[in-house]
Amino acid sequence: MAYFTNIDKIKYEGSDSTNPFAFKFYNPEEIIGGKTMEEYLRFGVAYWHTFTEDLSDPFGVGTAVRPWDQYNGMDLAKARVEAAFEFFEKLNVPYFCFHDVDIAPEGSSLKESNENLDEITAMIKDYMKDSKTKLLWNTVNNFTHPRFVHGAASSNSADVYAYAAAKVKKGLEIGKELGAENYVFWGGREGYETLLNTDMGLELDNLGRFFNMAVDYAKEIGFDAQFLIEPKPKEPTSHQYDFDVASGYAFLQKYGLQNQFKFNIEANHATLAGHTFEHELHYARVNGLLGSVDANQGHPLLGWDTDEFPTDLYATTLAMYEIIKNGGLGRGGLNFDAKVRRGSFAPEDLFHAHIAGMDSFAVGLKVAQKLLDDRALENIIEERYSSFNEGIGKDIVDGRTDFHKLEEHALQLKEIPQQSGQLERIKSVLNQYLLKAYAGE
Ligand code: XUL
Ligand code: CO
Repeated sequence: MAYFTNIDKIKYEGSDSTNPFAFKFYNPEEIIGGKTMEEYLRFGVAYWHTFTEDLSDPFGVGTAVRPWDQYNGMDLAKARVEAAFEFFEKLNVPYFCFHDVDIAPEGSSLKESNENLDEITAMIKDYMKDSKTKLLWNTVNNFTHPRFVHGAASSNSADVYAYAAAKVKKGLEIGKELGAENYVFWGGREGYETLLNTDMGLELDNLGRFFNMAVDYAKEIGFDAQFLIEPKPKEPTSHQYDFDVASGYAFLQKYGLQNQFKFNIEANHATLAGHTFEHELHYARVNGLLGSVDANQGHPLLGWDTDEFPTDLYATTLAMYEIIKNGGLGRGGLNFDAKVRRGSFAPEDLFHAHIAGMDSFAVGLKVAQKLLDDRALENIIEERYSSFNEGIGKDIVDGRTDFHKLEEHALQLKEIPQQSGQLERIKSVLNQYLLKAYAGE
C-alpha cells in the first residue's frame, strides 16, 4: 500500500527551482572534494521523529496527521515499515535509524516484546532487500517506560539493570541481523535528579561494567558495528553522566573503553551543554573520536532540546568543515534527529523538513570544501601559531625545553609583540564564502 500518494520521487532541480518537492542544493551525484555528495553526507532518517512521533508537547496532545493513523498495535507497526520504505525511496536517502520501541510495540513481558521485535525486524529485513537504504544505527529506548524512572544501567535497582542489559542484548542482535553500521547509546535516564539520594561512584562503575559487557556480547555474536556514545548534559535528568564529549572521553578512558567507542554528536545537545555544535565536533575530531552526527538545531530562545530540522547555514558550514577535516564520517552519517514543529502536522511537511535539512548540509559541504581548498581559515591559524615553528617555540613542541631553559629565554626578552586575533575580519571572510556559494561562484 502507498501512503504518500501525491508525492513523487524528490529530484535535484537546482537553486532556481520553485518546486517545493525538489532539492535546490543537494545533488547526490555532484562531486565535492573527490566524493559524491551522497557519499559525503550519508543522510539518515530518524524513525522515531518521522514515523512514530505524534507531535505532542508538555502542554498539548499530538497534532500529527499521518496516513497510517487508522492502525493500532502490530498492524500500526507494519504500516509504519511500509510507509518508511516508501518515504526513504522517495527522498532517496541512504540510511535510517531507530530505537527498539519505535519499530514494534512493547508487549506485556520482555519475551513478548522480543517476539514483536522479531516479527518487525524480519519485515524490515525483507524490505531492505529491495531498497538501497541501509541501517546507519539502531539503539534501544531505556528511558520512556516507568521501570526506568531511576535510570537503566545507572539504576539503584539491580533488576532494572538486568532488564536494561537484556534490552541492549536484543538491540545488538537486531543490529547484527539488519547489518547496522553503528550501535548508539544515549543515556536518557543515566544521570541523577539529586545527589541527596545518589551513589554516583557506584552508578558510574555500573555504567562502565554495562558498556564493557555490551562490547563483549557484540564480539561474541560477531556484530562489528562502531559503538557510539551520544552525549547530552541534561533533559530528562537534571544531570546526565555523558554530559559532553570531554566528560564522555574521561569516562571511556577510566573504564578502558576508549578504543571501543566513538561519539554520536547532536547539535542541540552541544548547545544544551553550553557549547557550539562545532566545538563538540572539533573536540571529538582532534581526539580521533568523531563517529556520527545527529543533525538538528535548537531554538535560540528556548533552553531545551527542541530538535528542529537544521537550516542554519553557518552551523551546517562549520559542522561540515569539521567533518571534511575528519576525512568524512567513516561508518557514521548525518541522522536527522529532528522533528517537524507541532504546527507542521501534514504528511508533506515530513518531506519539506528533510529537503530543508539536506539542502542546508549540501550548502555547508560546498562552502566548507571551498574554505578548505583556499586554506582561507587554515592560513590564518597557521600564521597565528607560527612562533612554534622555530626557535624556542619549536623546542617546546619538540619537547626539548624545561623550566630552566624557558626562564632563561624569558629573562632576555625585552618586549613581547602582540598580534590581533582579527575575529571580525575572519567572520567577514566566512560571510564572503557563504554569499559566493549562494551566488553560484
Ligand atoms: C534524545 C536523543 C535520542 C538519541 C537516541 O535527546 O537525541 O533520540 O538520539 O536515543
Ligand atoms: Co539524538
